[in-house]
Amino acid sequence: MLACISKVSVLAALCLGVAATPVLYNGRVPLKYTAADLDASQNPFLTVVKGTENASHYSTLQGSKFPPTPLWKSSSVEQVISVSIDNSSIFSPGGNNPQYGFRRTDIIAESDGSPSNLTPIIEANTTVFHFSIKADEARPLNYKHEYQIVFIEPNDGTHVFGIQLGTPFTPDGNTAVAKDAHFFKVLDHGLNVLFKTPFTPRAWHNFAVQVDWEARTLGVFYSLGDRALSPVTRLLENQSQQAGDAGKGEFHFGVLKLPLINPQDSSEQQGDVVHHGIQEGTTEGLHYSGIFVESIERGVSLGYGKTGKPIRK
Ligand SMILES: *[C@@H]1O[C@H](CO)[C@@H](O)[C@H](O)[C@H]1NC(C)=O
Ligand SMILES: *[C@@H]1O[C@H](CO)[C@@H](O)[C@H](O)[C@H]1NC(C)=O
Ligand SMILES: *[C@@H]1O[C@H](CO)[C@@H](O)[C@H](O)[C@H]1NC(C)=O
Ligand SMILES: CC(=O)N[C@H]1CO[C@H](CO)[C@@H](O)[C@@H]1O
Repeated sequence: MLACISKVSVLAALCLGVAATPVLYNGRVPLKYTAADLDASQNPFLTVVKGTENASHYSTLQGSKFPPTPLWKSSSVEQVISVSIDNSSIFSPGGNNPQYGFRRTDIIAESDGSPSNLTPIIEANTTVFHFSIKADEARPLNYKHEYQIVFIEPNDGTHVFGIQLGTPFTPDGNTAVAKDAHFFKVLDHGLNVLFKTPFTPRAWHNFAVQVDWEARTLGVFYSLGDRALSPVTRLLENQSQQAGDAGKGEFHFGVLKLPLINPQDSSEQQGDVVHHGIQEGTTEGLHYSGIFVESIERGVSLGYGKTGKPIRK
């Protein structure tokens, strides 16, 4: 992975300095967005994937005192949204079959009250998914576990790309913490690690993932703190993603914590991570800001009003 990073840094970020590229979805939370809006799944967020409490129990809008990522401050006034899980964060899809293996709070991008209205807008031609993540030091993660924190999920339950933290779940009962557990890992559809970088505290980690929905390729941009984004991968094939609409899906961010294997469970139960396994029930969270999706029509937004070239072959 590191070789891949140094290879692209020479090509990095030729700033074109042209007008902003069209924003197709804006999830940078306006200051006027309230806890009641979250509870009611008002645009831009569908907040139903959570435990039994109201959405605003799990997600906190931070108002004007907590600075979001600085990258977009010239174009957008936004507030940080802090997403957490606790032991009540057991999602029951359709009100039944509770997911006892997971603890999760997912926020899903929507338009006009539904993610499916948004999919054809943000998942056509080539689009770029922007998001910034900061550690919630008061509510730390447990790196023995795997976390899936940002992903696009088609109906088949796979992920077009995903951001992972922690130790990947293994059904073999290995409980050692992975060496790179504290790294963000950007995964492709086939779960290959495209890019990784340490999740250091007290700084925003800014990501942008470029998805070509026709050619099924990915490219990753990243920056730490107040630096502008730059490309950190080449253009990469993502051919195991299904072609056409079957390969498109909802854009999620939040905290989804997988279980550890429970030695008391049968081997069948141990393979069913959604419904079985060990969870400590702790309260854990992440801060998010800078969430939006843009077209690449006039380049990729790098921050501070600058635009760079999309990642090409
Ligand atoms: C959720 O919010 C509604 C409306 O504000 C309130 O009536 C209800 O008591 C809340 N439920 C919980 C579990 O806090
Ligand atoms: C967490 O929730 C599960 C499922 O409802 C329950 O079995 C367990 O006792 C709870 N753990 C704690 C620490 O409260
Ligand atoms: C995709 O690109 C084509 C050709 O440039 C354009 O006509 C079309 O409007 C684009 N679709 C979206 C959803 O941006
Ligand atoms: C990085 C990369 O090329 N990832 C995968 C994308 O899809 C193809 C086909 O499924 C894989 O072979 C690649 O490894």
